Amino acid sequence: MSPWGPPRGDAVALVSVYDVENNAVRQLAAGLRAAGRRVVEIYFKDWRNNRFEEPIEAEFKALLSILAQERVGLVAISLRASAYEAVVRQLVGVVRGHTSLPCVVGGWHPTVRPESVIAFADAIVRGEADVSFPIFVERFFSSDPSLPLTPGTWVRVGGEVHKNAPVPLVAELDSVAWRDYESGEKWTIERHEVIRGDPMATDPLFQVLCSIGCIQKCSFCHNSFDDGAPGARLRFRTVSSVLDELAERRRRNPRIRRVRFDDEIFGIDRRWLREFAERYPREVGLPFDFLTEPTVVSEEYASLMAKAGGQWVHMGIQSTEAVNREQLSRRADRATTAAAVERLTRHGIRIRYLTMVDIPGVTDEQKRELFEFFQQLPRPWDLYLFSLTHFPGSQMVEDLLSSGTLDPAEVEGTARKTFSQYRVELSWPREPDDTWWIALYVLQASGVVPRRITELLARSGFARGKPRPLVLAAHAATLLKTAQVAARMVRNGELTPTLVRRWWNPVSMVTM
Ligand code: B12
Ligand code: SF4
Repeated sequence: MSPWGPPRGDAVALVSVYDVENNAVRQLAAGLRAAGRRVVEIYFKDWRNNRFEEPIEAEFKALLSILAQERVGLVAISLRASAYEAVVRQLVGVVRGHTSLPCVVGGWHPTVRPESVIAFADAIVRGEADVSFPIFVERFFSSDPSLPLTPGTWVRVGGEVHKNAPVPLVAELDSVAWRDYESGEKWTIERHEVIRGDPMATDPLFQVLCSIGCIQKCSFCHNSFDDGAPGARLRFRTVSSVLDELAERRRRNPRIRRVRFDDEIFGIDRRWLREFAERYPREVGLPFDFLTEPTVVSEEYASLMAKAGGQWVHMGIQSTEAVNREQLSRRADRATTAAAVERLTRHGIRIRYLTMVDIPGVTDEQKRELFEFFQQLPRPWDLYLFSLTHFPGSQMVEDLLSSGTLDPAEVEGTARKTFSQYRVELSWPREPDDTWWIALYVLQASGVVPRRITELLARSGFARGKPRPLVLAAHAATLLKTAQVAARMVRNGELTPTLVRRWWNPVSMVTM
C-alpha cells in the first residue's frame, strides 16, 4: 500500500535516535512550528560512549503509543551517525509494520549513502533540510501531487524512486529558526522510562554553532565530502544572532554554566572574532570551550579568545607531520602546531589535544615522534584519543573503496565501530605495540607521571611485548584524572546524570 495517501494525523513526529542533544531535530521542529505545523519530538534512546545498547521491545511499544496518542501523520527520523543505520531500518520496519505511516529519513547518513537508506525508507531528505523539509511536509499534509518532486528529496512511489536535485545551501544562517527547547510536545524514551519535556532544557552546558563548514578538507573528515548542493560551504551567523540566542537560552535556563562552541574551527573570521571578543564578556560572560586547528592560531587569535573568556580549546593535531600530510591531507606542520601551543598556553587557555590512532601504516618511528611531541608539551593538558573510523563519503574512505583496499564491510553503516571504539579505550584489542604506545601517551597526558619516567619507559621498552603493567598504570592515571574532572564539574554544577550515564564505565575507561 502506498504511504502517500491522505494523512492519517495532523502532526509530524521528528525522531532522534540515540541523540538527545540533536541540534537538527530542534532546529527543524522550530521551523515547522513557526510555520504553524504541529510537531512532536521523540528522543529515542540516548547514546552511551563505546557501549551500544540495542533497543528493547518496551521502547518500540512506547514509540508506537506516542505516535497514536499524538495523532501523528508523518514520521521523520534523524539519522546522523552512520552506525545507527541498522537501528533506523528496524525502527522504520516497526512503524510501517504497525501503523503504515510514511517514514522519511534525513541527516548526514542519507546524505552520503542515499541508496542505502532509500532501500528501506519511504523518502529521504538529503543535505540541509531547513528549506526542503517544510516544503515536503506541507505538500504531504495538503496531499499535493507534486510531493515526489520536492527539491532536495528522494521519494519512493511504488517501485520507482524520484531523485530530486539538491537544494542550495542556506546562505543566511541567521534566517534559520533557533532550536526549540521549550515546547511541551517532546518525549524521551529510554529503556522502560518515557519522560515528557525536553531532555536538555535544564542542561548546564549549552552547545551552539556559530558557523558551518571548514577551511580545510582533511581526508578522513566529513568536510571532504560534497553532495553537490550549490552555494558557499563556509557560512557564519552574525555575532548578534548568536549572542541573542544565548541571552534567550539563559533567561529560559538559568542553570547554564558553560557554553561550548561546536564550530569546526571557532572564530576563523577575524572581524567576526574581534566583535565577539568585545561583546561576549559583557553580554554573556560565561566560560566557554571551543574547537580549533593549529594553522589559525595567530597571536591575535589566541589573545582574542582569552579576552572573550575561552577556557578550554579542543585542538585537532591528529598525528605526526608526515602522517598528517601523507595520509590525512592536513596542512599544519609541527612548527605551526608548536607555535599555536605556545600562544594558547601563554594566554591561559588550556588545551585538549585531539589525536587519532589505529591509522594503518603508521611506523614505529612515527609513533615515537608523537611521543616526543607530547613530551615537550607544557602541562597540564588533556588528550582525547580517537580510533580511526571509516565514515562513508570521506575522501579517504571513498579512495580506499575504489582502489579495493578497504572492505565495504568495514565502513560505518555496515560496520558499527562508532558504538564500541570511538574514543580510545585500552581494553580494545590491538597489537601489543600499539597498546603500549597508547598507554604511554595516556601516562604523559595524566600529568602525574614525571617526564623523566615516561622518557625512561619509552627508551627502555619496558613491558613492550606484554604491555599489561603499563595499561594498569594508565588505567590508574585515568581513574585519578576522571575523579579530578568529576570533582571540578560537581563544584561548578556541571555534572549531570546524562553525562554520567554516557561516560561512566569503570571496567574499560576512556582515556583522557
Ligand atoms: C556538532 C556535532 C556533534 C556534537 C553534537 C551536536 C548536537 N548537539 O546535535 C557532538 C560533539 C556531541 C557530536 C557527537 C557525535 N557525533 Co557529531 N557532529 C557534529 C557536527 C560537526 C555538526 C552537527 C550539527 O549539529 N549540525 C547542525 C545541525 C542543525 O545540522 P545537521 O545535523 O547537519 O542537520 C541538517 C541536515 O543533516 C538535516 N537533517 C538532520 N536530521 C534530520 C532529520 C530529518 C527528518 C530531516 C528531514 C533532515 C535532517 O537537516 C538539518 C538542518 O539542515 C557534524 C558534522 C556536520 N557538519 O554535519 C558531526 C557528525 C554528525 N558527528 C558524527 C559522529 C560520528 C558523532 C558521534 C557518533 C561520535 C562519537 N561516538 O562520539 C557522536 C554521536 C552523538 C549522538 N548522540 O548521536 C559524524 C557522523 C559521521 C558518520 N557518517 O557516521 C559527523 C558527520 C562528523 C564526522 N566525524 O564525520 N557531534
Ligand atoms: S580541520 Fe578539522 S573540521 Fe576541518 S576538515 Fe580538518 S578535521 Fe575536518
